[in-house]
Amino acid sequence: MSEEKKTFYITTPIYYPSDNLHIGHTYCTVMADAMARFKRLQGFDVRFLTGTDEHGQKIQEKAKDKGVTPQAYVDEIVAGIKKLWATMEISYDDFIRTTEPRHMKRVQEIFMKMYQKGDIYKGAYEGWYCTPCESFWTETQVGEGHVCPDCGRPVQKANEEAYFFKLSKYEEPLRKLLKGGEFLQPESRVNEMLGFIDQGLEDLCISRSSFDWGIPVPIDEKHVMYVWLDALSNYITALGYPEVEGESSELYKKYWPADYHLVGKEIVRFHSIIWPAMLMSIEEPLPKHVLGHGWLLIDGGKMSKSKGNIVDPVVLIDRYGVDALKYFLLREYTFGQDGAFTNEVMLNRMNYDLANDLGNLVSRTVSMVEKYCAGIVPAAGVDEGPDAELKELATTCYERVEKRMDKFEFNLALEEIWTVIRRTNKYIDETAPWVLAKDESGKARLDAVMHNLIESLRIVSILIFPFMHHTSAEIMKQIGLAEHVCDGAACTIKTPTPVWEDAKVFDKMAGQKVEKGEAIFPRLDINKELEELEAMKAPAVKPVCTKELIEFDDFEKIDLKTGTIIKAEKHPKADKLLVFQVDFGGEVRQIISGVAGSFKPEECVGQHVVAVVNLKPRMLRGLESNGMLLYACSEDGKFKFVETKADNGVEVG
Ligand code: ME8
Repeated sequence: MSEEKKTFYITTPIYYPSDNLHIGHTYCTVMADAMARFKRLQGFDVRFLTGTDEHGQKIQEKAKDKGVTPQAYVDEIVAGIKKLWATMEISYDDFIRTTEPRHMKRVQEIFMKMYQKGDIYKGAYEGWYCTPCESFWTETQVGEGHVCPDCGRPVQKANEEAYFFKLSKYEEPLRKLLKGGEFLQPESRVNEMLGFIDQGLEDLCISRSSFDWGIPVPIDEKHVMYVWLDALSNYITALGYPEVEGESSELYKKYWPADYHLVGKEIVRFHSIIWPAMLMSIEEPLPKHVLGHGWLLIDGGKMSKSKGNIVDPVVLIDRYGVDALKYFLLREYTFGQDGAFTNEVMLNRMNYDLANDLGNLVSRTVSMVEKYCAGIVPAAGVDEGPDAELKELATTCYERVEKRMDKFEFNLALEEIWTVIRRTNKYIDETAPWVLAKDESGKARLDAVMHNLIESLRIVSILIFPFMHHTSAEIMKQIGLAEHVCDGAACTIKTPTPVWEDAKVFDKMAGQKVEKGEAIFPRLDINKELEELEAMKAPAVKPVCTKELIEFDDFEKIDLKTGTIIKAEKHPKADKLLVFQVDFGGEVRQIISGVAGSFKPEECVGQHVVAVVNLKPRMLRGLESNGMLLYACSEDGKFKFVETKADNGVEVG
């Protein structure tokens, strides 16, 4: 009987299909894909899950804005996401959509299990809700500005009857789980989560009744489930948990608990507190690891449509190819840390590592075997000079890659492989085959050198397979490992699936016929590329409304009047403040504004302005300000007066 393979279950977050995915989502999925491919290569029975998180208020609102049903809205975006993953050849085994019946019915079962356990009760929710993050927050957490502590956007007041999950009951086991040291990585996140628990876990609101795009709560049709309860369950519903009549839960038995949930740092909290607590409630095993990765930042911040700085992976793939993009993402960033994305950094990586180091090595080596050995790889020779060192480095690289990959250090795993590539390039310079080729006495040595170069490349082609499988296949083809399968006039080229064990030996290639091909990574003209990428940038889309909606009555409460500044001077005790005397057509008022950075006092005199005149007077550094002038504030922090042509004291509205 054959020995059962060890299983390995890895997941990505299921992404919101509220917009097309960008390079940040691609980064996470590419890491999961590389790990899945690596584990398969090592002989594991791998299950790799990704998908989309399709319910919730945000999606419902987006669909409404577009004038389509939420289902039609998500269907279109999910089709685009699946196309992107197909282009990138993401090797997922399953793609779960939370709007699929297989998921929805199981989430309802999970809810019932938690309810029957006595962990769900009905109450009233009063607090704040961030729709883009689909997160609940308390008054203290949102602060005076009423913004989401996670994303900084305005939150909305939520005041509804709701169901609650007794999260507080699991405080102690959660603390123990996190302190165990293995569950959550990186380490820095553990302390953050423990700090969160130490503030006291409140029971979690798990239903909403103010919108209806969600999975109905099975015991109360007025409610839909909180989108995170729905979303987190995907990791087990996709495996067929809980068992429902007529459908198998074999996958669950085989693959659960997950080995790794790979998630961005902003959702570590949901995965390392709420998710394990849900599993504790339904008495199922906990995932082995949650890994929080960092963000790709643009201009020091997260990508956002409003800033117009979204990086579209499709544009990059079209220009540079899937493998170059994957390589860059995996090589450039350190797992767990944030990293700046710039086109320049990306293009330099592609040129130095791919075109110069790897591309050159392949083309030089294959050309030399063609030229000096009639295209046939010679047999091994006697070790001389740097041979032993090269062999040792190449045949032991797999161990170092394994160690790095065990820790999700993709960048260092690739660096290990590039050490072999660079060493091999150096080997060419040291052995100078063109000199050996000058006379017959150098032939034996020349053959040995060519053999070693090809062996080294063969090992590289195996080692890079999890990260860049096209390039791996292309190298195999050029060094003579491809099989040409012809059926009549049509021929296809087949390259073997690499075998990890083969990266440990150095004598596989004698007698193979090399086959020179195109340069695997042509050199890029960086300045030209930078210009063209810049020209393609999507213009910033700025939403006009960035605050909570208000009622007309709220607006009516504001008393706006026109006036003229008749006197302006610096505040004696505050550098940033200017003190104005404003004539409102009879009444002159003192109004203080924090605009000293934008105007000199003398420029302001005579200025026609608009002011809020029913704001309660406030003392500002010892002087009273009675009202507020209106300004437009541009992104560079400079103010401009909102001017008027009307007489003083006229109502504005
Ligand atoms: O949070 N840099 O979905 P989401 C790196 N549906 N990674 C980034 C990134 C960036 N700038 N931007 C996004 C959700 N990501 C929920 C998840 S799971 C049960 C539910 C990646 O569409 C990163 O992995 O907002 C992050 O956690 C994920 O996309 C968030 O995707």
